[in-house]
Amino acid sequence: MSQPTADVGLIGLAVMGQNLILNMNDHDFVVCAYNRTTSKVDHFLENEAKGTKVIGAHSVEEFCSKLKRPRKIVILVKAGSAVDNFIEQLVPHLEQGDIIVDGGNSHFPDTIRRCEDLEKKGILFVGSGVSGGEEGARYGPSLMPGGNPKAWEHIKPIFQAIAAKAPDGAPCCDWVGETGSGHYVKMVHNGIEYGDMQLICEVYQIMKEGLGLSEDEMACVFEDWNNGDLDSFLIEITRDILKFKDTDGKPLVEKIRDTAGQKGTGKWTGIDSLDRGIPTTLIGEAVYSRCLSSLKDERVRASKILAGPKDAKYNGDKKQFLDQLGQALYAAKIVSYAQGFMLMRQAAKDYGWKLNYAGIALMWRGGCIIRSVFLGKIKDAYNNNPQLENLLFDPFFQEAIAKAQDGWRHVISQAVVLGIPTPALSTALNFYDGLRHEKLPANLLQAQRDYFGAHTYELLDNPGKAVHTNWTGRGGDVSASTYMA
Ligand code: 2AM
Repeated sequence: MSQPTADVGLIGLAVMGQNLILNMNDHDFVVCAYNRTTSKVDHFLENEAKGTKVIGAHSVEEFCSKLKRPRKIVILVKAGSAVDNFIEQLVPHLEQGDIIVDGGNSHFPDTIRRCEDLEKKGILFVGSGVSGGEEGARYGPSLMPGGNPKAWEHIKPIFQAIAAKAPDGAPCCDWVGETGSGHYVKMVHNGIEYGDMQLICEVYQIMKEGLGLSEDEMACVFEDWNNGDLDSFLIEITRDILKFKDTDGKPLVEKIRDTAGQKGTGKWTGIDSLDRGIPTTLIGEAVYSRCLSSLKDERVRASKILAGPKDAKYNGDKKQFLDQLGQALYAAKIVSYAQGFMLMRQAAKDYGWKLNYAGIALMWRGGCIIRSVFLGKIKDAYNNNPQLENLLFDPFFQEAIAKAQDGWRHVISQAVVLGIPTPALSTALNFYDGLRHEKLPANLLQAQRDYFGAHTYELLDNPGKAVHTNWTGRGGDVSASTYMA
């Protein structure tokens, strides 16, 4: 048999897979392509990959035989059983130390399981978040690889070469951590993306309904914001969307049915945060907002019968209000990222991952949908203090919120008066105010629980000791651990 010639193999020739191959080829790696439907291999070699160094295979065995050792195999197929099927087909043709990277949208518990199963067989498994869509895959995605750490030195040159580059030239790809951490971080990234998008949508609704701005006027505001602290891909595309006219000269965005779709990664983040007991409230509200949007028919009926405030127009100084709106957006965004990093920190504790938070911010700095200047500040915060307990404790962000909070509070109070929904902007403020309260009313809550369920409480001056009170003077004073209320 001839000598293996490919530096890396890729399975799955949908657009993402094809583009990633072409990207690797641009960086002088020889790639071997394979796909379940093998006719797609030939089609790819004769069309998109014509004139490149890409080679193909028509069976898993042939594919494995063409890869240099240790083999580096990237799987980019539909998440779920297709990934397991391919792993099963590959393993008999692999040797100790060979590497399988799942670059699909796998749910992290699957990645943890696959990593552990394959480690027993001597195969190094990596689950890598890939963000940036088709364009990113072709010209520079954000890559978030995590799994068996022994794989990193082998895949690093390829991954960092093809990844997006931050403005300072640093690749938007670094080692995330152990087992399922790469896919976990990608999941949180998607949740944060939901939050960023929802925040922008809320300020759009305030500008439209509350201030009565036209789409072109709003585009100018987004343009301004994009030249400052809010500089980001999502603000930039929002500006362009608002400017975009349909063939009749009217803004296309206003003709789009207001029901949001979702593929589920935001929901995964929300569910995971509930499981872990971390209040990522902004992502939760972003998911619920999409749910509420899709109840269009019910909302149409509700709009005709449910009362709201009489006047829905803001009467104050519009220019000043727009500044405050920018402050509200910025402050809420800081809170959202703080919540996302709190969640990752808890998951790292739960799974024993050593996550590199500055590296994560850097990986999101370019290539992906949430890329922004702001992520550079988060990277700085974790570089300055890798043990940072909460992003909001970083001096830069402390001060940023301190400066923005008056505007933020004004915007939310006005939105409430005008009856304009601001679930994400408001939950961020509620979280912020909750976090900065040394004392919350959970003392009363504990008393209630003890009253009706004998669940016991602790005293401020004696934490750790369970106390039960016979609140009514009736019944016994046994606690819930001894009887079911
Ligand atoms: P196909 O071209 O043979 O359909 C995106 O759908 C990619 O995932 C495609 O490369 C597709 O292969 C692959 N894929 C989807 N379901 C699969 C399965 N059950 N087994 C193997 N590959 C699958």
